[in-house]
Amino acid sequence: EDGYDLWLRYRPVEKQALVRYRAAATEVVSASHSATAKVTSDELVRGLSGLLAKKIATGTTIHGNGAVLFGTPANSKTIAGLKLPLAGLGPEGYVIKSATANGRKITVIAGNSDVGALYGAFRFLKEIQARAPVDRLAIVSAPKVKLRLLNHWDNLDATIERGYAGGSIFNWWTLPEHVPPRLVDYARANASLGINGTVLINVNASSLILTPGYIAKVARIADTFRPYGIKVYLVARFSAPMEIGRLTTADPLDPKVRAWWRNKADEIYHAIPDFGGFLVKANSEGQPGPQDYGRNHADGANMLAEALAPHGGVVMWRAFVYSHEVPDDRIKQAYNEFKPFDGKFADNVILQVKNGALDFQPREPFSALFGATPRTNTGMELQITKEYLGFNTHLVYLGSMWQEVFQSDTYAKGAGSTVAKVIVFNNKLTLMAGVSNIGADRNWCGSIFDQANWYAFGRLAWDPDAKADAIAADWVKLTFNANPAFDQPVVAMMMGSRETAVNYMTPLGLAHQMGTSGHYGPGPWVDDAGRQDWNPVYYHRAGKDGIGFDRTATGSNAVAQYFPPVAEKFSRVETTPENLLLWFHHLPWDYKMASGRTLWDELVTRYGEGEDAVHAMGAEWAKLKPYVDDERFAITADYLRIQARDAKLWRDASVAYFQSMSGLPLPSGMRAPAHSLSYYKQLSWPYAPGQGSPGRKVTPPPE
Ligand code: BDP
Repeated sequence: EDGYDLWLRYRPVEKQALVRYRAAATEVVSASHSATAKVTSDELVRGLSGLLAKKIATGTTIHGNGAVLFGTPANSKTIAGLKLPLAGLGPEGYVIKSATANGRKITVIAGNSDVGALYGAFRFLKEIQARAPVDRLAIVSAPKVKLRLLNHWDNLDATIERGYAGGSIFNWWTLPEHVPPRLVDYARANASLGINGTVLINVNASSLILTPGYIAKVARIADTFRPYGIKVYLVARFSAPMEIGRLTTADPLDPKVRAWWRNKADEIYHAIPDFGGFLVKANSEGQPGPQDYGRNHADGANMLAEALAPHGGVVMWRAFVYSHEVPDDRIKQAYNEFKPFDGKFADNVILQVKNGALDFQPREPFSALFGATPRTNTGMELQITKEYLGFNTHLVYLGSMWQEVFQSDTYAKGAGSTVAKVIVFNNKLTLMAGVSNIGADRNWCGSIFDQANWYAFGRLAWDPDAKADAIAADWVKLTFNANPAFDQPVVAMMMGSRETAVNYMTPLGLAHQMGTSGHYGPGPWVDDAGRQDWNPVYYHRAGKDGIGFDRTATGSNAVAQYFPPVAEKFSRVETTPENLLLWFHHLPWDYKMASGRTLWDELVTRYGEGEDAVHAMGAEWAKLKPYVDDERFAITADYLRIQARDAKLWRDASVAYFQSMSGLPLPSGMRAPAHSLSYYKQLSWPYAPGQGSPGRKVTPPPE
């Protein structure tokens, strides 16, 4: 058990339940011969044979009780005759029903398309894996979001920006001739969650991906993923017409540039008829973009949209845009940049907005852009890879963090306008993107528990209102076993893990306190990064007088970007939730907290709580050894030890630093940091993986 099988392990069910499940699944039946039907049948056979510990036959007709029939009303008369509630489920929804057909008791798995039935098949297998009863099924499900995509930050040289699970799984060197079986398993895992698209390369892109040789490689990947309902997308580097097209400009209003992109789109669609579209990072962190030519983001996005529209492709234009030349608070810039262009983007453009206003921090308030651009398709970008949350070595379950974002109320259309609702209902084209944590490590994600974040992303992309604890419980059952003595403590551990990380890294609304570039350990003292808005000191603003970033009217007034009830709540110290206090307010060290402690005492207390909770997770995991295989037990135990070491470091270094600002004694009974502040400042980390490899410079290929 090295983790390769993810949540699709299909190990045999316990003896006492075997008879029951065997009776409910005796054969797999389908009348469709499509490639998708073939992989559906293969998955059902693989899953059922494993779970039921016997060979499962396949066929085109029902032979007896317990048949599992899958398909669509169009390709199966039996399914059509059952009059299932498929209307309104769209092409990807499914119905799973215990029914009677031809006088036999069967389970029918039906969709309006073969892909819908494939999703239903994975769901049926999940029910057995989780030991749910399957003799009276009546499951109806459809995705609330249309585009459910992974974003890989994989470079063409097989490194991954912010990747902590080894090199890239995309083998550009040996494609298109060789497709490793791993890519099929990748597609299976994604399809099991309903993920229906993937952006293959880093947003800090190389234009090389758009050259003919690479397009042929991408086409082969697209062929591999197609049966699983997964489309491929690419990043379009804005300067590509100059780098690989010999033009002298990439000005989006230049007719030659527009023609170049139209031709490029035609060329791609010739090779990949169902190509998904482009993701673009423009005029951000040094990437080229329309502003290089005095044009705006809408000009840039619409040019690409025009090239893709005839083929049905979309443009995902990232809102992660900020400049250190703009003197304003960094977190206000994306809103200021995009809000004025609401309604100016083409119908096949989607703004891709990070969940928070800053950058994938352990905690930040939701981005004010959600709800603010009602005439522009606006989707969400989450980061599954834990760049700011301890990489692969810290156990942090992100489901609860994402749930917090989705359930935040924007008040865009009055109370109850949660971020989830705004994303689902405000837009014609809905999008959920997750920056992948997948690499070539055998366990895919660099740790066993980080698999849960891939899993949770898929589940929440399907239904942003799904509950994080229920998702965690499913994942634990599928990944380990369905034993309450194990599941309950593990789910509790996962559910508390994010708050724990917040406490030892950035309590009370602090953010971006990680050391520069690597973003792993503590660096609250850092003040010499290339740009001031990359410095931790820019964010905490601590001094003798207090700590925190004043974002109210007396400060940067970022609060004003929210709808009035939210703006008002965050403007007033008394109504700001304490977990976001220092994000919005600069407060004196003796400010009184709800606990009765001073702000200084509370801060030190929270760091300590974080550290203690990591030790508690380690102790809990040790107790669970009897329920886990050795290999997955050991890697998790080792990583929890690393996390404990780092949580102590975070706590001690942060307390030492902030004490140098506050000049106050530690609350009574609190342990002094193990070393002096100067010790922490001079510590250096080993080379951090995934630290970034910007798009390689390329020269035009020979004509
Ligand atoms: C930052 C990452 C950087 C990414 C950037 C982005 O440090 O590697 O390129 O986000 O999202 O958080 O574009």
